[in-house]
Amino acid sequence: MERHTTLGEFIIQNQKDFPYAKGELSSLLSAIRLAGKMVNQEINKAGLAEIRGKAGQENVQGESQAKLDVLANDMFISTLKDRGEICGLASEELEDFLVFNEEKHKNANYVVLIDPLDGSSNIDVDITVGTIFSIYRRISPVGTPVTLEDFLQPGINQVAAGYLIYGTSTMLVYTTGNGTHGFTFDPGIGSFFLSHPHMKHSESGRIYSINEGNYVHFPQGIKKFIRWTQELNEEENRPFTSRYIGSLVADFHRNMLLGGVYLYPTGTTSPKGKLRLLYECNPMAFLAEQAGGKASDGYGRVMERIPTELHERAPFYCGCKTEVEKIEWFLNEEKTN
Ligand code: P6P
Repeated sequence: MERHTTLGEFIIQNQKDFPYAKGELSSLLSAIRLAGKMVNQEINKAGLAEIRGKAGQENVQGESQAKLDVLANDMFISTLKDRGEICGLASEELEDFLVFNEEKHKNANYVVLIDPLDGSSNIDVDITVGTIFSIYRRISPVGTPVTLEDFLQPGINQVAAGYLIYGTSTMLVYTTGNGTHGFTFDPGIGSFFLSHPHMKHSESGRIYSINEGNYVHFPQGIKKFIRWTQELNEEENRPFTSRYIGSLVADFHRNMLLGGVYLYPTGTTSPKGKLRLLYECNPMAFLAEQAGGKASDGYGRVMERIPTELHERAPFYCGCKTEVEKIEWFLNEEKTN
C-alpha cells in the first residue's frame, strides 16, 4: 500500500507555493497543526474531563463561552505566539487583537485570525465542531507593533486559510492559493496524512444547508430559493436534500465532498447575517474558491468586502457555483422588483 504523504512533507514539497516563503509560513502551518492535535485530544475526552458546559463567561459576541472555547482559544494563542512567525493574532473569542512584540516576533511578517472552536454549542451533544484559521501578510512596517489595519484586509489578501474538523475522524483542510487539500489525522501515529488532494466542489449539487427555523426572517429571494429547491423537477435533479448540522465547518466539508450549498442569510435577529466576515466567511470562501466553488454575500464575492471592524458579520452563501449563482439571481430579482 502506497504510504501517504504527511502534512509536514507536503508543506515542504510545496514550499515554493508560499509567497516570499523563507519557511515562515511552513512553520506557521505546523504550529496550527500542533495546536489542532492538542485541541483534538481535549475534545475527544470532553465527556470525561470537566471541560464540558459553559465557562460562565461571555465572548465579545455576547455568546456564552463553552469551557472548550476558552481552552481551544488559549491553546492556539500560546502555540502560535511561541513561534516567531506572527506579529499579531485576532480571535473570534477576544474583543481586541493581540500584539506579539517579543524579540522573536520583531521580524514577523504574518498575522493570524482564528475561530478557535466553531460550532462549540454542539460539543456537549457530541456533534462535529471545527477550528477555522486565516493568514495574511502584515501591511504595516515589519519591526513595528501590528495595527488594526493588518487585520482589516479583504479576504482576497489571504495567503493561507483552512480548518480543522473534529468529526468521526479529525482532518486538517487548507489552501495557500494552490488548491484545497485535506489531511486525515492518524491518532496511532500522531500525524496528519494527505487523504484528499485537490478537493473539488462539483459544478452543481443537491444539498442545501440552512436553519429553516429562521424562515420568517429571510429575505424574499431566499424564501424563493428554498421553495425552488423543494419543487419536483427531475431534469434539474430537484427536490434537493436538506442537511444542516449547525456547525459551519461540518456543513461546508460535507457540501464540498458531496455537492451542496450553505446559506446564512440576513434576518431580523441578525440584520447583517450571523457569520463573522474575518473569522468564518473569508477563510471558508478562500477554500471554496480554490476548490472550484463560489462564496458570495448574495450580491458579490464575499472576499472582496472591505472590513471596517474586527467582528463584523456578513450574509454568506457558499458551495457549488450553480446554486450560489441561483441564490444571487433570486436576491437580485428581489432587489430589482
Ligand atoms: P444557528 C456556529 O455558532 C455558527 O457560527 C456556524 O458554525 C453555524 O453554521 C451557525 O453559527 C449556526 O447558527 O443560528 O443556525 O444556530
